[in-house]
Amino acid sequence: MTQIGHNSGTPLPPEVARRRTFAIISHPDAGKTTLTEKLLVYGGAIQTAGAVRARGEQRRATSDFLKMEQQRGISVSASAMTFEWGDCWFNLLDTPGHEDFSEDTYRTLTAVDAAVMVIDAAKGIEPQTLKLFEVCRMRDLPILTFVNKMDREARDTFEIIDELQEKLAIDVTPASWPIGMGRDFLGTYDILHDRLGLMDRADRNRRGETLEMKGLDDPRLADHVPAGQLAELRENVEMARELMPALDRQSFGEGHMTPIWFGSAINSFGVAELLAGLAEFAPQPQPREALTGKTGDSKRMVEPQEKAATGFVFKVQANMDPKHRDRVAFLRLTSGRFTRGMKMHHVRSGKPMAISNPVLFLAAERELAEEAWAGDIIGIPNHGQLRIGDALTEGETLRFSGIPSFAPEMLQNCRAGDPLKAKHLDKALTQFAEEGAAKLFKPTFGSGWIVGVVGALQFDVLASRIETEYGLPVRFEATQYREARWIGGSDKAVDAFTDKEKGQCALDHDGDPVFMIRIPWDVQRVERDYPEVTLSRTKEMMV
Ligand SMILES: Nc1nc2c(ncn2[C@@H]2O[C@H](COP(=O)(O)OP(=O)(O)OP(=O)(O)O)[C@@H](O)[C@H]2O)c(=O)[nH]1
Ligand SMILES: [Mg+2]
Repeated sequence: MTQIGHNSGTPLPPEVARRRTFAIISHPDAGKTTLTEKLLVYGGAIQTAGAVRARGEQRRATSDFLKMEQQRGISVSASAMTFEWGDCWFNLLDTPGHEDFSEDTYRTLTAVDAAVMVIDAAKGIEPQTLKLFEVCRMRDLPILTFVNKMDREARDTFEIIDELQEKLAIDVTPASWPIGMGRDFLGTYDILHDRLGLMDRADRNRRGETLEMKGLDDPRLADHVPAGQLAELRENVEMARELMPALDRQSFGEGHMTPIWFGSAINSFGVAELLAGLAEFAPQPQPREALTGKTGDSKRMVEPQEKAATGFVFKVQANMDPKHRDRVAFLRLTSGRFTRGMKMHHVRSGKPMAISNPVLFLAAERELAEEAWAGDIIGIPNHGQLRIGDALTEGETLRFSGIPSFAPEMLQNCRAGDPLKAKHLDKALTQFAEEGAAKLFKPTFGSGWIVGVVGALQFDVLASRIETEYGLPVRFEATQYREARWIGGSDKAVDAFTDKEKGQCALDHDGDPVFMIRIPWDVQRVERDYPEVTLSRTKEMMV
């Protein structure tokens, strides 16, 4: 296997070299979850693909496990899945497309080495695709593009590619070329390997036929493709080869070029080609920058081939599986080999932590992970010790930076439908705050909580989850506050400030002081009257 990316020095152990860890991103509804489901079928992780909107006894999509996801047919939370295919071991993260959940998606992108960008063939680049692409670019993530829904009326192929090149300022190189579209969509021609792929319309779960060809002049093509479509295919591919750059691994590895595949996820078509593309081109586990030492003022690259295991938590999810009722921290292993039962050093608390029941997310089942390697995503059930941004090592003091936490843009009061259950509500809300699903503020005066989120749909998710997971109906109500900012400065200055401004101060769920803003003028007033404190929109989610 060829190596791309920035690994330096010693070669990777074979187990690490065969890891591929990627996220699937796009605007809502482009087909990420459907594609995930089909990838799992190919990987043998599940037998039949579930439907995103399942009726009756139909199987549901594996990665949409929350009740609200299943009811509305949208993903609201990123989920991880592991499977093997060919020589490779894949860790896949399905992300939500809706912008209200983008904080979760952005954090997920810190844990992967590549992204698959799904484009709806009829819609092209949509706003959320563009935003997510920008995040990938900031992190120099290599991107593979999958143009989905070719079984529907699609845009012209050249037009789609032009739009990608223009709007994303990225070179596009066709890995496959579609033959027809909509009702006339026959399949694709694999430009990289000279193969003809034919879609099976009779059975959505069956993989179509793939035939080896001796190039586009192979006379056998005419046995499968009608003359008109064949002439068009030849002409188009010739033109594409002339106009578009050939695949350049280095440029792809640096995020400047994206290979593009065409298919129809729901018809299981083009999925195998994409998977082969991931195996062939997606990078092996990449190094991560970390801050070291007690003060964190020096930096070093943590390389995947280092002997000692290290990793960071990029997501926490409570009550994932009603059968388990626990909290799972998603850990990306950044180096070394991890084995079950290992005692790790929890950097934030400075305490040892025995990881006795780590899990691999093998489709619908959780399985105990006996071992895991750099690149893997494992789940660590815990009782709240592990938070987003936490680092685990074999003793070294280090932390991984760049895990974002967004300032909430909407604030509401949260009340239990039954006032006697207020204690339970405390517990539920704290839990979700620690998951990163919401920000939580306890005002100095008055009772109750103020909940902050980035997007309005997050309130719906919270209400639905508090009800399903805690049996507690809740109400969200308007507050007088519009924003919350974290208060910075010397301890003395912060204490003096919070004392004077009690009426507008609160503590977040970590106990850090925040200033609650009622009108924009509040900020100017604080800046004028309290030059020794700062008001900040973000809080780093690291130890
Ligand atoms: N015609 C057609 N429909 C598809 C195809 N792939 C997915 N769909 C449908 O498109 C809809 C959205 O699919 P999802 O897989 O839920 O999309 P998603 O990107 O995961 O959506 P979010 O997670 O909410 O952002 C569903 O109704 C799918 O059945 C395809 O290849 N062809
Ligand atoms: Mg989805």
